[in-house]
Amino acid sequence: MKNDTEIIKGFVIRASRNIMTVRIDTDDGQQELECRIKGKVLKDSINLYNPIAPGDWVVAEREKNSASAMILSVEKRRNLFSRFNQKGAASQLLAANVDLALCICTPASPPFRPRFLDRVLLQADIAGIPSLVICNKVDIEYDDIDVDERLEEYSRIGYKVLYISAKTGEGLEELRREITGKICVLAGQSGVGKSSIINALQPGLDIREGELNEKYDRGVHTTTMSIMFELNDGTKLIDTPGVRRFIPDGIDSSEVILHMREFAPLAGKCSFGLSCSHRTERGCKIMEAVHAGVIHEDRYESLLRICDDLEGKGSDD
Ligand SMILES: Nc1nc2c(ncn2[C@@H]2O[C@H](COP(=O)(O)OP(=O)(O)OP(=O)(O)O)[C@@H](O)[C@H]2O)c(=O)[nH]1
Ligand SMILES: [Mg+2]
Ligand SMILES: [Zn+2]
Repeated sequence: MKNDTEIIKGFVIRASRNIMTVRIDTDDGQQELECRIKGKVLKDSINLYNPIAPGDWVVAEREKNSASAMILSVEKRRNLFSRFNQKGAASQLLAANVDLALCICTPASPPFRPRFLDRVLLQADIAGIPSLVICNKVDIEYDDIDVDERLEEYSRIGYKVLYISAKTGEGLEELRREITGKICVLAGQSGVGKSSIINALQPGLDIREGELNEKYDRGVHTTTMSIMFELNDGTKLIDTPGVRRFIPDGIDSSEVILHMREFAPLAGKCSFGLSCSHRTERGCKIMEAVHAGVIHEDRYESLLRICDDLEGKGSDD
C-alpha cells in the first residue's frame, strides 16, 4: 500500500449496483465519498443483484483527502431487508441494519393492494425487523369498505396501523413518535407516497416525487435506488424504489407460514406437517382456521400466491 493511502470505515447512505455514497467522520465533521467496489466483485456477494445497501457499514481505502474511495468489504449486518429481483434472478438488497419497517399502502390512488402489503410485512418478518403499517393519503375520498375492514384485520392480528396524510400532515406527529431515533426503511408499491412522507417529515429535503400514471393509476417508479435521509433529530429513513411486484426473498414456500403471524402458531400442526401445501389436504389446520374465521380469506389467498411465486408458478396479483 502506498504511503498516502488510508483505510477508512464508513456508513452507506446511497447505493446503486456499482456506485455508493459513503459517509465518514473526519476531524472537520462528516464527509461524503463516492465509492466503487475494489476489483468489481465483493466476497460473498456473487448471487446478489446489488452487493451493498444503505445502512451498511463498509471498509474502504482512499488516497488521503480524496473525495472518492474503493470499498474493500462490508461489515457483518444485523439484518437485511431485500426482495427477489425477478429480472436479475437474484436478491436485491434494499436496506441494511434496520430498526423498523414502515410498510406503506393507500386507500386509493394507487388502489389499495393488501396482498402487496402482505408481502412487505412477510419480508420484514423474514429479516427479523419489526414493522408498522401505514395507510397514507387518508385525505383522499374513498368509498371502499373493504379497505377499512382489511386494515382493521391487520390491527387484529397484532400490527400497529397508522392513518396519515403526507399532504395535509394528519397523523405525522404520531408517526414521528414511532420512528424517532431509529433507522427505518419505507417500503410499498410505487406511488403510495414513500418519498412524500419523508419530505413531509423534513421540509427542505425536496426529494423527487412522482405523478401517478393516469392510465394505470399507479406510480411511475420515481425513486430508482435506495437512499437514506436523515431528519434533524438524527432519525434515519431509507427510501426504496417502488416496484410493481414484490417477490419475497430468502425463503422456500414451505416456510412462508412461519413468517405470517396468525399462521405461525399452526405451523407443523397439519396432518402432513410442514409438507402440507394447505390447498387440498385433509387435516389441514390452516384451511380449518380459514373456515373458522381465525385466518382472513385474503391473507390465505396471499399465502397461496406467494407460494406460487416461490415455486415459479406465479402470475400477477
Ligand atoms: N392526496 C395525496 N397525495 C399524496 C400524498 N402523499 C403523496 N401524494 C402524491 O402521490 C404521488 C406519488 O408520491 P411519491 O412520494 O412519489 O410516491 P413513492 O411511493 O415515492 O413512489 P416511487 O418513488 O415510484 O416508489 C405524488 O404525486 C404525491 O404528491 C397524500 O398524503 N395525499
Ligand atoms: Mg419515491
Ligand atoms: Zn395445511
